[in-house]
Amino acid sequence: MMKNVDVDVVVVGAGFSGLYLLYRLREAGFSTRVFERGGDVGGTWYWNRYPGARCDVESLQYSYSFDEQLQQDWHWPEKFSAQPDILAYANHVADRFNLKKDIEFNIEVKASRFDENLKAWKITTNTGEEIDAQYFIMATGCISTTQIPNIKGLSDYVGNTFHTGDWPHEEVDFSGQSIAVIGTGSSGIQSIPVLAKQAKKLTVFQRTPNYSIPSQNEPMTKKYERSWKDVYSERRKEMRYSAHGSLKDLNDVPALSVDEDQRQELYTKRWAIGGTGFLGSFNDLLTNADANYTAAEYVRQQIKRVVKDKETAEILCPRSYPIGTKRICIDTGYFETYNRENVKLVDISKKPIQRLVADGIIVDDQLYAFDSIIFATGFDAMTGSIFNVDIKGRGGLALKEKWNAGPKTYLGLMSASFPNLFMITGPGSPSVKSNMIMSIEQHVDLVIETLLSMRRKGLSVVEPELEAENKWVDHVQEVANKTLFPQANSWYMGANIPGKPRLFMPYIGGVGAYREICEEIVANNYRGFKFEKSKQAIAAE
Ligand code: N01
Repeated sequence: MMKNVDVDVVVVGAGFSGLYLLYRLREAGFSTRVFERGGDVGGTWYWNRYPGARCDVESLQYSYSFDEQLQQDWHWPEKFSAQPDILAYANHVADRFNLKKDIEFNIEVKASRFDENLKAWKITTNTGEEIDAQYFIMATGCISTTQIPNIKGLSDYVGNTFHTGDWPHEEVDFSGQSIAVIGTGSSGIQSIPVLAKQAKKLTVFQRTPNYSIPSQNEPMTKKYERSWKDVYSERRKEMRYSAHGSLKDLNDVPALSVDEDQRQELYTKRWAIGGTGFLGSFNDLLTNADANYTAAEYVRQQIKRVVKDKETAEILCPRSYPIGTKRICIDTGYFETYNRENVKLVDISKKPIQRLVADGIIVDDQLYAFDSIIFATGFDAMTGSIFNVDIKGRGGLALKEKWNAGPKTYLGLMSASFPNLFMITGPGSPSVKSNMIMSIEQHVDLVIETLLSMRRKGLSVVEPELEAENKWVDHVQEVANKTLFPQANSWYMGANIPGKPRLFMPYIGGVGAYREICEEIVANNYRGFKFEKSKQAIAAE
């Protein structure tokens, strides 16, 4: 440890990033304190306990790859695991590697300031403690800051309110209740079928319909599990250099290069397999509007086939943006739910919610009365959780001020004027456009490799060069602009938060391509980063 600081590293967050960071930092001999605002480990899977919550990446892939024995030992009960199983896994990892003893729960980091004399971070928590740390690492997740829209009369409503991303830890019993769900993103689409079975009456308020593909989830079979575990390390290698950090079967031909019958046949096959692989039906679905239309139209036909009431089916059909440009949803019986007697859909695309009153929700001057309202209204993604800490870099520059026109990072990992501050899967890295756990491992490994290299060379400060950062920021946009993604009002674009700058935040160039860029930068003496020597190293010269 450097003598002038209390600890080598402070980490914020004990989700999948924080846990792996702690494991690696400890192994590398860096003293570390981890602060977690929740009462236990798991991050997003600790908070998102809503009924129906599960991961839409296959569990054999959405899991750590750093320890062969761990991945061999752990058994996933289903192909796509439910939230309780993923949380149990996070706890298993924490216990297996004895991580909890170094995590301080129920503590929030409120502020951090880079001290130019100390060349280290001064970090303040909500308990009033101030800690000096050489390195400060934000492992706060990309989709962690819940968003309840500022609807008029919100505080007038006297019934129960819930947000899917901040769900109570005790079981909520909706039986006999009339309930509302506002929002039809992944969280709404996963919870609605389960809630409909519990509640007496469920009303869904939909502003924008979503494309959703059936997960075709099933219990894990021994055969399928073995097919992965027998070759796990080879599969993981492949995943690390793949487009999305997971193994999907991409049909590498353009959609319009085959005839209509062949296209339909393939979509039907992929629909039956289920999951996000549907978007891999052809290689140009996210870059060619005409190709995209064919896939979008297929989904619309499926919705009309499943939903019996014609008017409801029409309202559920997405038309205002290309398929895949808002995060594709994966469901279990979502569209079928609208055939239930106790489920009603209210289209608020043209006539938005006017206000909340004591009894419920008013739309088009009509009162809909509810015992409970569930907000499935999403998150201030990518930047929200970073801005929750008041971060000030060189010269007292606030990160929020530097990023007021959008996040500016080098590789989504660091930002100029904020030395020794790392962001795990920050904006400008593949992050949410990838299998998060694989991207987390890559970023954590990169940080550890950097800190070890600095320790060997007697360096104590690292910061990106502004020019390299600017080029990266431009590159991220340039790659996004070659796709259809900017056409949607998505949270990828910051469009769900009033006043948030509109630009595509994740890096869409591919997980493998991104990894190769990082490797090339490291091999070229950390091109685009600048370093300073520690006082001890200077004194020793
Ligand atoms: O949030 P969302 P989410 N009035 O932002 C609506 C991940 N995730 O929590 O589209 C009325 O997608 C809003 O309408 P619109 C995944 O990456 C993963 O569902 O803005 N409605 C939309 O329908 C996902 O993408 C899993 O017009 C309002 C909804 O609320 C991300 O988390 C599971 C409104 C918000 O949808 C976020 O998903 C769950 C208003 N004022 C989540 N404001 C997995 O399977 C917003 N809405 C791994």
